[in-house]
Amino acid sequence: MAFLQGLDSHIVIVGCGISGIGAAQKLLNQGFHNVRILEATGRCGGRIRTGRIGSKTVEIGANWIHGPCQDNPVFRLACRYDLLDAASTSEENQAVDVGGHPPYVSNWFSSSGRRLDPELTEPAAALFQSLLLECQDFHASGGEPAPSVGAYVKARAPGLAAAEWRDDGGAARDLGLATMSALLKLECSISGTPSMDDVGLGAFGAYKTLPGLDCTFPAGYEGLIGCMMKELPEGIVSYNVPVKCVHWNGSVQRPGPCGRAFPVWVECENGDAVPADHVILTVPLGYLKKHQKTLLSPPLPLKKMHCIERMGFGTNNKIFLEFEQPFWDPDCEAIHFVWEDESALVDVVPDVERFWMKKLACFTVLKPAERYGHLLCGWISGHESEHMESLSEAEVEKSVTQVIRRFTGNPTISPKRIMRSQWYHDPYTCGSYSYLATGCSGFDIDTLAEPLPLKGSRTKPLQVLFAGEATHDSFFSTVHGALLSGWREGDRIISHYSPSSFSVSVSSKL
Ligand code: 6YU
Repeated sequence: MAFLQGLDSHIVIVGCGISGIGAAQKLLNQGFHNVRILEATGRCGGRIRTGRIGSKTVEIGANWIHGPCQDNPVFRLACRYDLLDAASTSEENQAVDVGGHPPYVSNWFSSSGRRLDPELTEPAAALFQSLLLECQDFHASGGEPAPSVGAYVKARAPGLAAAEWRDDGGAARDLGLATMSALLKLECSISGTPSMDDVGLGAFGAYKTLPGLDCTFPAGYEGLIGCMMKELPEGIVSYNVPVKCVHWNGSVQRPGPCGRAFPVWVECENGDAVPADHVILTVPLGYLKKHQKTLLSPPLPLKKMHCIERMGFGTNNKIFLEFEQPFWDPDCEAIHFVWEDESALVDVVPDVERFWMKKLACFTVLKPAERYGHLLCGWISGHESEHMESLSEAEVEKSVTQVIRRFTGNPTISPKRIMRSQWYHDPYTCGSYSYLATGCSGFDIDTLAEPLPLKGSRTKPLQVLFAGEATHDSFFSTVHGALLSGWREGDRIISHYSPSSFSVSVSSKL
């Protein structure tokens, strides 16, 4: 009986990224019929965004299914909708367990305009990888000897490099360390942080990888969103409706539909006020950081505010460059740029305005060439990336072209097209994805995910629930983490009205 009444409850989901869509999917499948999604922009998908450069389809946001195996719900959905190629869905691909992908076949160039010998770069890459593995272990073992991943790597690398290149003199050692600087910058992009000095050492291993060789959507990640949206009722999403404030705890007293009082009223920028029994907030952590003081009334409890401040949310942007001819080898998967003056292990550029492009240390080669031609995706994180966003596309093109000419020693190379993402200046994202910053732990993620009112309150439970990638304790920063978080909060409401299933379904774990 309570469950049947629950089906009439009014549920508002704020944000139509994959977590919001996932939450709606769960609730509608269980028979909840008063579900509405309010989306600030004119499109669904949020940080899943497919675009075009010339005639080529590229991902402006999420790129890969990380860990495409049966335990990954995004992979299962993509298979169900038949969106992947045969190689990605094969049993062999699902079984490979190497943390995403084996080391890329790489071409290394240095700032003095020469190709670097794999005999130098391969040991440097192996040393760097071993240091990252050491960092991950502190999560289980505790007692971390440094506050951050950056501090640990920067302290350990010089000694390891001195031992590795003890017979080759200082020049090889310094170049080995400069190579590690390039990898540290790439790691900033992967973790979505300005510097690895900002990533907590003890928390680094909290992020879990799934088996399976990372794969892409041949026709674009947004195809997944399109398929999921087709299964939702038409008109469920109100587009171009930014939410201004969620008034909860009965702070707005006015009759809603059928004269009933509602514990929550959602105030929109356009002046609309939408009543709700439950609101699922899926706005990115970057947006929360910027607007947490005004997005809720009464404001968030202090413990939630503090954890939103503590948790990390950084910028990782892409710069796509299309060339008539490749300057890389046919089998090359990644191109790295090593600044020879960076043997002190550097992952932050001191004079951002002049030298932001020094942070752009890696380009992935889009494959297969038959589909993409000669297309590179450069990765740039941090404040350097945020500054890049403020420049015109022509200015970005000029700076990047100069760097490529310098590193390749070829003064005539020019990209024929360029396109970059601008996630920091996206007003409804304010960056790219979350990371566990220094001083943070999985408890912060749990606190962020805790619904309002907090436990122990006597007011109506589950008024405001929190989903989105940053609320998943082991898959934060990913699409599958976001989807699972949406399902989790959908399940939380479902279970509220049918308590027997609570312990089974309200779990963010696989
Ligand atoms: C993945 C990948 N990937 C690259 C880049 C980016 C991200 N990710 P959404 O933001 O989607 O939705 C919220 C909605 O809310 C949105 O539509 C807003 O408009 C709306 N909204 C906001 N405010 C509102 C308001 N006031 N009113 C109404 N609506 C409002 N993930 O699996 N594979 O390759 C990448 C990548 C450049 C930017 C990625 C990747 C992250 C995912 O894109 C992201 O998690 C989800 O899409 C988020 O969905 P959502 O629903 O939560 O929010 C050790 C260790 C390290 C840990 N990190 C390892 C790295 C793993 C991540 N790798 C990423 C790499 C790339 C390249």
